[in-house]
Amino acid sequence: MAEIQPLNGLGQENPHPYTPLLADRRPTVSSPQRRPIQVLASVLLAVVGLSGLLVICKIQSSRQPLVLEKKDDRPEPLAFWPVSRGKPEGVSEKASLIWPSPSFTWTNAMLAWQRTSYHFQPEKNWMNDPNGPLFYMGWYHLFYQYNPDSAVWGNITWGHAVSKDLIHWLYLDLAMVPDQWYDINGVWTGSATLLPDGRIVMIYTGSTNESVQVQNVAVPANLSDPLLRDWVKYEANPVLLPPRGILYDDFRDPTTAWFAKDGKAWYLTIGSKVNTTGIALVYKTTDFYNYELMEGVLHSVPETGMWECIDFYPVSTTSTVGLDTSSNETDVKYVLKASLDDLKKDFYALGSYDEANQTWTPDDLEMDVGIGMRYDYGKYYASKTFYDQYKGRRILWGWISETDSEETDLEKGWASLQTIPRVVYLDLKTNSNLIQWPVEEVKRLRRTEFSFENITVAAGSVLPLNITPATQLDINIEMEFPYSENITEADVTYNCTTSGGAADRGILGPFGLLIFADDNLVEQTAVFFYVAKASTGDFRTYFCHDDSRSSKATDLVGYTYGNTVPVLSGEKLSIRILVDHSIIESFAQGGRMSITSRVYPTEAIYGAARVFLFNNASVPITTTSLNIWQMDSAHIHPFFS
Ligand code: DQQ
Repeated sequence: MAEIQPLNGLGQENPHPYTPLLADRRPTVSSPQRRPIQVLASVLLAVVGLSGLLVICKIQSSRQPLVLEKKDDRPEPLAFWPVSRGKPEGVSEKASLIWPSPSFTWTNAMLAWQRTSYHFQPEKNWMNDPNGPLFYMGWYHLFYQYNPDSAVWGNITWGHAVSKDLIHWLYLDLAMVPDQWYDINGVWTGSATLLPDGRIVMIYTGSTNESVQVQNVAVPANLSDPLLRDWVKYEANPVLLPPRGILYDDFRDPTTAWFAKDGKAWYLTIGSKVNTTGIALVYKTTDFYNYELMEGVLHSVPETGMWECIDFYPVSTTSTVGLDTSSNETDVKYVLKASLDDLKKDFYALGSYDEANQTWTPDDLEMDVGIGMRYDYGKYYASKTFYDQYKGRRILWGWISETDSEETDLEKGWASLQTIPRVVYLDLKTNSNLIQWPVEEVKRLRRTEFSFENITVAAGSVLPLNITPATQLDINIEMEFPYSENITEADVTYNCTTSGGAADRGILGPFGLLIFADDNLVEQTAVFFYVAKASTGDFRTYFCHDDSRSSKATDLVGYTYGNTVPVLSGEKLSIRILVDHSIIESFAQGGRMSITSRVYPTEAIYGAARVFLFNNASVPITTTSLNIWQMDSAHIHPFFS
């Protein structure tokens, strides 16, 4: 029997040519991949090198200043790492944390490949948060934070695009530009409220001529235009200034308003903080021009810092249909989501809403906002939902930023994507988490299907799947849970981020898929499970992405992301993966958990990108179904009237 080596193809020639698995053909059981001792030595060296690098990155991360409260108070940038332009403005750090920043020569072909084919992105330049999504007169509208002048954050305006199906999009003219004293430093994030009489109110944050964060109102100029092309800012803006006790730049991102049960007023919430406590302020209004600050806060969590882009909505506890934000249903839980400025991560929690006291209470204090569940454990931020009254569902958008350097973004001329819109509802099996699932419309892009059945992946092996091209895919895989009665305890201290990623050799993991892998496995992005078993017999299943070997480029930093995902008794392990050039969006266990990666391979691109199954556990893993569709490109282009 061949000795099993860790799956880590860093910098090696592939010593074992393989026979790719053909679709619709039942494969034979694979034999473990054998690698020579010298290869193992170089692998170990590479692992040591990588770990060193990781340690450096971690040291630098821990030295990162937590909150940059005001431009004036900003600490001097530390000499050993570059600060990108957007960070002090609340936008994710994108530059490499390695210093001196290594350079890499990106070719035009490499950069061109990174542009996605069925995710929403503007024609060019910078985009961040999704804003004011809504469905109106047959059209889905997406507004977004946009810099019309450059591929880095700044001069923030509202871009605008419309779609009939959430997949194909038409770019429209800018909806709002920073042209008033109250938003001259940026037309920042906001939300739409559809009134029962058919009117639409957009409330957004403006950064004033003195960089004070205020709230403003805008309405469509012409409600009979289904494309809502022109927007009029209210003449008496701003409608809200930061209240007493709140810093001038800690007051932003109003939510969609919800109607009071007595039908007499609207409420909305706005993110803020007091010292290091993140808070959700509540305002009451009857006309959207005059507001009353409610006593207390909707909710607060100490040590979570500034809450940006709050979202607040009901989910049914009896059905997976979506609910209007103003729903009067009684069998509901309320979702409170905050985007944590300090961490640049979106956290949510489930709880109950007390309208009389304008408070929200989490079901589980240990899973409160900012300390419990996240929408997505990868690159993902500033999300927002809306109720799609046309199809009776709630849809979630999220901003996916870059993980390359700002210099490279300028070179390629664009930065950031939106996720595939996801339907969101309560997981009626667990009752304790949400389900997120790509909208059904995305299936319309499926083309050639490849089906593989009952593949057994031997311990310590990789199996190529014969799919070319493999740059636009929808992958659905189900695997048997690796119970292994002979194993009494396995890796109880496992952690996606701090353990060895996909190159680890464990007992019940890691195993899964390698995306954007070249033939020699030098470049690969792993999407995998890792199962831990306590001596009590309890299992804990981790779902992770390992980006650390996604590219040979030297000006990137790759991480391993992930967390535990609930797997109920009798369930198989399942993953759906949407692959679209530089983005990989994964959904484990039917959408109980998701992870998004941005990766920039240099060789595993175009026709050289391959997909492999891998298994670095010490037990074989069997797939029960594996279907992969090559995906068509969406039509995303300017609207010509
Ligand atoms: N982005 C907007 C802010 C928001 C931040 C500015 C979150 O309104 O707080 O572009 O990414």
